[in-house]
Parts: sequence; C-alpha cells; structure tokens
Amino acid sequence: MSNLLPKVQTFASHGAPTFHLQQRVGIAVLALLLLFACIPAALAHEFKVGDLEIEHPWSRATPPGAKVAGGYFTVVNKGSAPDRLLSITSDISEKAELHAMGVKDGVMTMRPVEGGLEIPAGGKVALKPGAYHLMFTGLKRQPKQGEKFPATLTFEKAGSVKVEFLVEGMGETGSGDMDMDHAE
Ligand SMILES: [Cu+2]
Repeated sequence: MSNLLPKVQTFASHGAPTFHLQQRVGIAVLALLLLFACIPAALAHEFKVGDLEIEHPWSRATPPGAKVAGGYFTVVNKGSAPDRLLSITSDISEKAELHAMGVKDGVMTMRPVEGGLEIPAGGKVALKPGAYHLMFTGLKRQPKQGEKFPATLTFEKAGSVKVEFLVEGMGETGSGDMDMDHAE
C-alpha cells in the first residue's frame, strides 16, 4: 500500500489518456462496491418507521380453500418511549388480527390482543408461530410461496408503515409452532 501513491502520481503525470483509464476503472470498482453493498440490505428485508424497525415480515403458503394465514415479524424499538402496534391491513384478507397464545383449561388457545401490542422502549417483540402472531382472516386468495404481499402496520406513536410479507413454504413452522385450528 505504501508504494501505491508514488505510482499513481507517475501515471497521472503521463497525461490525460491514463487519467481517463484510471477514472473508468475507478467507476467500475465503485459500481461493484455499490452492488455488493446493496445485497445484504435486500436480504435483510426490514422496514423502518420513526424509532421502530420491522424485521423480516413473513407468512406461509396455505392449502387451497384456507381462510386464514399467519403473519410474523420482529419489531425493534430504538426509542426511549414505548409504542404500540394497533392495527394491520392488507389486500390479501378481509381482516388482520393480533393474536396471543395462551393455555386455558390445559388447552392451547389463541385470543385477540385487546388494545394493541406494546413494544417496550429500547426493547423488541417477536411475532412468531406459537407466540404473538398476526392472523390474516378471510383470505381473498392463497398466498403463494416465494411471493411478497404488501400490508400496512399502524403504531400509536410512530404511525403507519407499509411492509411486505415474504411467503415461506407451507411446511415452514418456526420453533414451538402449534398445529392450531384457526377457524373462527
Ligand atoms: Cu391466530
């Protein structure tokens, strides 16, 4: 690295054609760097609104005729005040509900979360199979593996943000998943 600078100066002193070549190589290198810089961002698949980061929203392909699909993601709150996930809308279903899992009389059940889901200041909440999750109810069509469908999440303080749910395979369960009957 230490002998690079004198060489560059030598080339530059040869005049314009060399300079143009160096400039072109420089642009090509820059383009490559930009390309590689963009790839991790695309894979990360995350969205931001205010102090909140929504990481990797995903759903699951459903069998023909299914009326519900799950929705999962992690919300990270980088702010110093708690926020609250209030509602979700998507064109893929009539409604989307926030559900919590719990045990009632020894049976795992799910119930709607009343009053929204708190995202603690400086904390995070993971929506995943077997825990808090979204339920897209009244599906208008079946989500297909590999596609992304848009949805809007609305938070009490941060406001609304458009996200995209990546549809994973039907067998994608995540840890602790329960084979629940989601019928209403
Ligand atoms: Cu549910």
